[in-house]
Amino acid sequence: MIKKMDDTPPPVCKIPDKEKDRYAKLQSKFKERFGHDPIIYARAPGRVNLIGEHIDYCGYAVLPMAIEQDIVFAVSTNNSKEITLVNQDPSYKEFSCSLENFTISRSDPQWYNYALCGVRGVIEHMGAGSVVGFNALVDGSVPKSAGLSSSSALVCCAALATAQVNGWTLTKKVLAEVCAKCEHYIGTEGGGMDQAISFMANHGMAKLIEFNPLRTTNILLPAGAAFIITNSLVEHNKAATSDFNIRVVECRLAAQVLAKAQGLPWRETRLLGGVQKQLGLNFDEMLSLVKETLHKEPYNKDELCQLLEVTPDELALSSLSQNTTHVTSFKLFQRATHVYSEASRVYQFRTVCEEQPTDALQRLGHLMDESHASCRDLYECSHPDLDKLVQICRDSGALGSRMTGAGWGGCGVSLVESKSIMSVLTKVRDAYYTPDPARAPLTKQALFATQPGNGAEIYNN
Ligand code: ADP
Ligand code: NG1
Ligand code: MG
Repeated sequence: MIKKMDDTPPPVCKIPDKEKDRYAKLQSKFKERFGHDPIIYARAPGRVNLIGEHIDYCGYAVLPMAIEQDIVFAVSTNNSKEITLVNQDPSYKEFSCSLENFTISRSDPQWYNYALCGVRGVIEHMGAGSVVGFNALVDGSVPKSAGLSSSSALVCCAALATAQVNGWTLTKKVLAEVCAKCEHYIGTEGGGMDQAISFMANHGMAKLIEFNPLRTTNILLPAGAAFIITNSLVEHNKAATSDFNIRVVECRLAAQVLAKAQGLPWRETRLLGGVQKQLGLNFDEMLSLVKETLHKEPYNKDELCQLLEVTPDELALSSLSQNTTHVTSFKLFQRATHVYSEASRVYQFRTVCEEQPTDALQRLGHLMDESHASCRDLYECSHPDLDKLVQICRDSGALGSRMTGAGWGGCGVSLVESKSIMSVLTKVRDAYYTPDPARAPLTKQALFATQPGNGAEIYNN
């Protein structure tokens, strides 16, 4: 039987010619700091999610592609059973600890804690008693806290480096599952999209990623489709705030209230996707059920306790997470409506890509616009600057535009015709970046066209 690509380990290859300068600089910096050459490089890319926002942790399929921006570890082993992490960017402080005994802080998400998540994930997966120590010089090009998944690129890269120096061969799929789980150690309760695409991406392809079990399908975008990324330059650190986990909890509560109303075992229900599966209804029927069952006014804890017939302490245990116990108001109708409609849009997007009707690009653009409106109005995870930027993109000729990633700032992604990339980029530059002295110098990193890139790799020269 032919092995599916996802069931093979990340490839070990030579540094591509166009990347040689970057890696030569890394090598020389590494030698300056550690006194010898790195033995390998590990790289893991960030991603842009084309559609399917805030639904992976509800059990629903998403449709991202990898970007060329990545996190790279230049690595050598040591004899001390310690990990030493040095970052090319001096604003990230150097860090060392024993690999035999270390903690990951949830309350203070320092950069190295993301790396330690990946390290711990792989060690735990292997059940390893003894681990090889290593030194790593870290170089990142994914804009941070901008919805392009710099955090997961860091987690995945650290996991891959750990596996490689220990001689543990893990498939892309296993690494993706391990990393989705272990990024929770930083405190955010995300789904598995970012880690899956970081390992399983294929050059030139977007991916439909489905969960439980994890599986991917290549999606060939219609000819003439291109994507541009626009960073609003509003940063949002997901682990340093509870915004992200509040949405996870609101979805869980919506699932539990719907399940209880339908006579399903609500305590075992955690995902809106799980409710749909148990009821065997389609998306429109789920949206009607949400309308009939949930009200638009926010729920408070008293009402939730009454509905679920639990005490406040039981509610905290069954439904809340560590950094959301303080929350007093929960919008269940709006969040559930977003999730079921967005999940439906992902499949509509895939169908358009498969069937390629003559107006395919317009249809994809329309789905992206709808997705943005839902994120902004129902999920409330956009930001005024990002809304403005998304509109500028449309006014500049994009066929559709939306926020991407967790939001509350960060990037937008726009669908444009390949032939109008330059004209859209110029118009967006002139409208959003150039007039603002804080934004203007950052235009080059903030505004760019992107192609679907490769997944994580090891370079051995
Ligand atoms: P994103 O949307 O980029 O995933 P997160 O808030 O989830 O945003 O993660 C951002 C965090 O990831 C940063 O605050 C930092 O700790 C870490 N990070 C991102 N890029 C780098 C890098 N190049 N080097 C070190 N840490 C990084
Ligand atoms: P970003 O913006 O990259 O931190 C997060 C989650 C994803 C997904 C998106 C929203 C993590 C690691 N990532 O991404 O799983 O839920 O938000 O669609 O938690
Ligand atoms: Mg992240």
